[in-house]
Amino acid sequence: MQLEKYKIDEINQQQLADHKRKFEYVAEGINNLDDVLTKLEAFNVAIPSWALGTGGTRFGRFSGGGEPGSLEEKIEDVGVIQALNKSSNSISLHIPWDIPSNPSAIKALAAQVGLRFDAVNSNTFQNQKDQKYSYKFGSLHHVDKAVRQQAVEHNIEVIKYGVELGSNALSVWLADGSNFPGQLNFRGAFQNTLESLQEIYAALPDDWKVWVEYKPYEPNFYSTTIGDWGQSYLLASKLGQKAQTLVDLGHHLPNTNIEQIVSLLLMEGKLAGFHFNDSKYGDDDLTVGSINPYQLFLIFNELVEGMDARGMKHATDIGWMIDASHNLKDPIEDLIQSVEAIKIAYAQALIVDTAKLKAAQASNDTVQAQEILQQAYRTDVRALVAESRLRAGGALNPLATFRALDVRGNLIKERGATTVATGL
Ligand code: RM4
Ligand code: MN
Ligand code: MN
Repeated sequence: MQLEKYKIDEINQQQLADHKRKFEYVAEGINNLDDVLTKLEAFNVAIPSWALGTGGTRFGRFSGGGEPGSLEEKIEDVGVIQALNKSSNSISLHIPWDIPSNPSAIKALAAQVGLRFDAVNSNTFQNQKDQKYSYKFGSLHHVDKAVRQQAVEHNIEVIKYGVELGSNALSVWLADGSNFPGQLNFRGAFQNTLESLQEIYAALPDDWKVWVEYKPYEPNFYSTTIGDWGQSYLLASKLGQKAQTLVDLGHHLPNTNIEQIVSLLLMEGKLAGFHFNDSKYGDDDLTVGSINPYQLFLIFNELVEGMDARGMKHATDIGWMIDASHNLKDPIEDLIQSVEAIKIAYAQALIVDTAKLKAAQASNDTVQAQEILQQAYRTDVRALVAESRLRAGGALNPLATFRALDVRGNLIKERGATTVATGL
């Protein structure tokens, strides 16, 4: 289904007076208002094709109604999100979970709802149908050259799909690692990974990047071959300019200072982008901002400061993407919440008084530095985000509008109701 703009406008109309009051109140205290609104309007976050259905856990999956059954339907769902929030103008595919059988038709369909294709993701963490060699003991790091070769070829095939879709980045996440001490020679595994990535790197078109994602554990629990940002950075450095590190917020051990990692990667020109999510314990893949919104703000604060220091364009010089899984919530509602949380954190970072913060840092005024950051964080910027969305032609309140228009109800009518989950 496609959302008609006049319906969104009608609902906006009902909320306009209330919005205006809130907007004027917050706008008054902001010096760089036009700049903030323009930047917010330009800022988009890619939606992963795998987040539009119910994820589930290894203990079971409880699917919801009206879930998309095909790539075409997933594109439709991202189109709905984009129509509402005007901040989700691209989709990221995981191959072979979503194989575009006719890439040019898929590209055209996406364009119809205002979407383009973001990074393409390879998958060598599962065996695929008719695959010759098993990934049980890893893929790009495997001790057997033939297995590595198969995984390299898969990645090159993913690049080819990406080229046809108009994407310009390959995102690589490996499940490679070991479960037991002694299982693996760490240097051997790293060298094999590097060599495999070099072959993939050689197949990248000129204007492409490869994003190397890290993760400290799971599905392997003793070691992962690209376990942290240092290991990813080492690979990216050895590979060359087209390789950078991808930061997935859930891929850190508890209490890791992610904002510091981000700051240094950015300084080195090695920050590829983000997989946004939130977590309490590990790779929980929860709604962005649902557990630790302050950390998200601190990350954006480093991003804005670091990108400005390098003269980078906020909206396009870094890859912004959500990587989430939905077990309980309506996936579309959750994604709307996630994008909103990202934009709120971004808006708060944009209103930090940078000059004052620098002065506080230079005079070791710790108290003042904290005050400055928290002044921005505790400002209710939601009306700024809403105003930028209104100017872009979206909904003042995407979530409320999604519900008011009963989008899910309509999708259930079109695609069918809940299927009975099988589980333990
Ligand atoms: C991994 C990692 C990857 C994602 C898979 C599905 O934990 O976050 O980015 O593609 O999950
Ligand atoms: Mn990820
Ligand atoms: Mn993950």
